[in-house]
Amino acid sequence: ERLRPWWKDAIVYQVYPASFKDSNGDGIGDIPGLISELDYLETLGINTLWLSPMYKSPQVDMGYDISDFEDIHEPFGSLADMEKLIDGLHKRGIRLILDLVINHTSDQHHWFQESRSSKENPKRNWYIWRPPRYDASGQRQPPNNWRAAFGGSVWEWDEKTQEYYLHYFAPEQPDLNWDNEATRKAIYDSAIRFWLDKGVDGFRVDTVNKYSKPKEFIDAEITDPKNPWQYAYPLFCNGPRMHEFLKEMNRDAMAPYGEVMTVGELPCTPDSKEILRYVGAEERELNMVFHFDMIYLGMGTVHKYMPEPFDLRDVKAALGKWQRFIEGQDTWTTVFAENHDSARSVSRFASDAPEHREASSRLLALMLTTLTGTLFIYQGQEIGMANIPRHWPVDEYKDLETQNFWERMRKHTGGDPEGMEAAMDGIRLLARDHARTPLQWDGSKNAGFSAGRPWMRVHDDYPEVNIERQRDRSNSPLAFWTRMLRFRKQFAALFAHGIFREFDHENKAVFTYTKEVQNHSGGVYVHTDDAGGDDESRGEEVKKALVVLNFSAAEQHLVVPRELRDCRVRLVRLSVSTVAEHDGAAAPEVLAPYEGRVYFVL
Ligand code: TEU
Ligand code: CA
Repeated sequence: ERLRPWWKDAIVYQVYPASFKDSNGDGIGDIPGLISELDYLETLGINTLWLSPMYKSPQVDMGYDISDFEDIHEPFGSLADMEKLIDGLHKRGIRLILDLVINHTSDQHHWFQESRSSKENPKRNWYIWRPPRYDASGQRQPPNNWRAAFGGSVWEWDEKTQEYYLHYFAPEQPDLNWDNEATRKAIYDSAIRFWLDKGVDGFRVDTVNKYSKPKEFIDAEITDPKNPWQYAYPLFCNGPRMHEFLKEMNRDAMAPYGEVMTVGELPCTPDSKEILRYVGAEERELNMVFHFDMIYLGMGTVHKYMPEPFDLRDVKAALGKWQRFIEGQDTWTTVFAENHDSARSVSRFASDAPEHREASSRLLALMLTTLTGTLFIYQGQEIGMANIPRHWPVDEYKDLETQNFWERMRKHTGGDPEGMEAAMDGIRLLARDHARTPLQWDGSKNAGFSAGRPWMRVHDDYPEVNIERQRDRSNSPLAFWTRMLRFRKQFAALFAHGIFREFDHENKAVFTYTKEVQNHSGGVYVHTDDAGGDDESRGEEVKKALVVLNFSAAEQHLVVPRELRDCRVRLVRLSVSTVAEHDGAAAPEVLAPYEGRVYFVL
């Protein structure tokens, strides 16, 4: 069959540079620290690294505010360190994708400094400037009523040139004007080609559907005037020239370099047909996108941090939608449960209670490693790191999105204790900060992350939850993830590329699905001993597997789908190396709390 592009079998580990490993004791993670741990990543079994922004930046939004695409944030290291990292990864057969943040720059980028210097500056239209409106009482008003992701208006007043500039995110992140061809060309040269020339293998493309702005910035209908957060900016995704721009970016800046991987961060687009316009192979825009249906579960519709209830059926529906999205299409999909913008998955989708945290982490690992698509793991997920403890005060949360929300709640509630406790509960469940506490290496001071005072407090549970304590414990989250990544690669036709079918959808505790090899490809060969067997026989050909996951703290009956009742199912006990066989219809087994299992269907 057609040679499969490498990125369909990528297992991507996301590193958040500030929190991965500090090599020089300044409390900030850095690239030399990352380089010192490449063996750890290789042993885990990942084959691609996604490095969150390490570029020169004032760090207003942790590096998603870039002031020089072609240089490195000094505390993270130097361009020479980056070249050492690229070389160190490639020597290990690991590819590198960088974060491509090109919807906006930092206000400290020299492009913006020039643009704001005068209305006549040649770079004036590299950003989006508009004159004020005036209301009936002659008061100056922003060009429209949209609100920014981190609060306030999307328009920031510039006294010097008496105009507003647009920023979908923080005022320190002015949006670039993609309608201007010279700007696009400069972006392609500086943010893309500069790094592809250094041997980088692809990009995670930040806010990939926001670059094309509307012709007119008309007011959005704010249906709930009392709601100071009713976002309007997210309404503006997928603008009129989006596909034109991405086709041009791919054709001019990436295609000349061969198989460059692109994964787009594509929020606010629930419609699969709209997504296909971005990732259909013949579109030549992006290889794949992150779908946020699962990550958005529990986030408020009023404000992201005002949590709303959901249950396992919502999780199953969200995952199932993007498993089946690729059927009959020449396209691809992604599998992930964590990133630097999301709270920890054991806390959000299973249980971080001490008695359940490790089982929950293994359960999520078994789910993610048996789903089809390119798999992404976020630093710390492999050891089951959990959300920040409830008792931490709000000032331990460093993210501007959290702090801005807290301040707006204080204004909105007048500081009312109940209102503020509700805000704190939302932050405790959903804040982006949960993903940003330092990675826990061992039980020594600061969890071995830094010899100095870490930029962000280390989670209190680091003496119990750390890489050192899990390396050699066969049933630890880390050992299980390592085994599951090997298992996924060994049986890729089933787990990384197979056809997904869900059963028993209404069950609020158990997630049951099968995976089947695509009809054009043969089955996988299974030895009686799932660990890959040592007998020289090819083993038995298997075309289908059954996965059952108990997402509850109670025992649940294992219900083998009727379709499989007359099959022989062979339980693959991934925690130990023996394999027990029994008839599918044999005595119903009981799944322990947060226990997951995978069966080969013979
Ligand atoms: O995220 C954009 C994004 O959709 C989320 O950050 C969301 O908009 C935000 O949390 C408000 O709800 C990307 C990066 O992943 C994020 O870290 C940056 O803060 C953001 O873009 C701006 O670059
Ligand atoms: Ca450092």
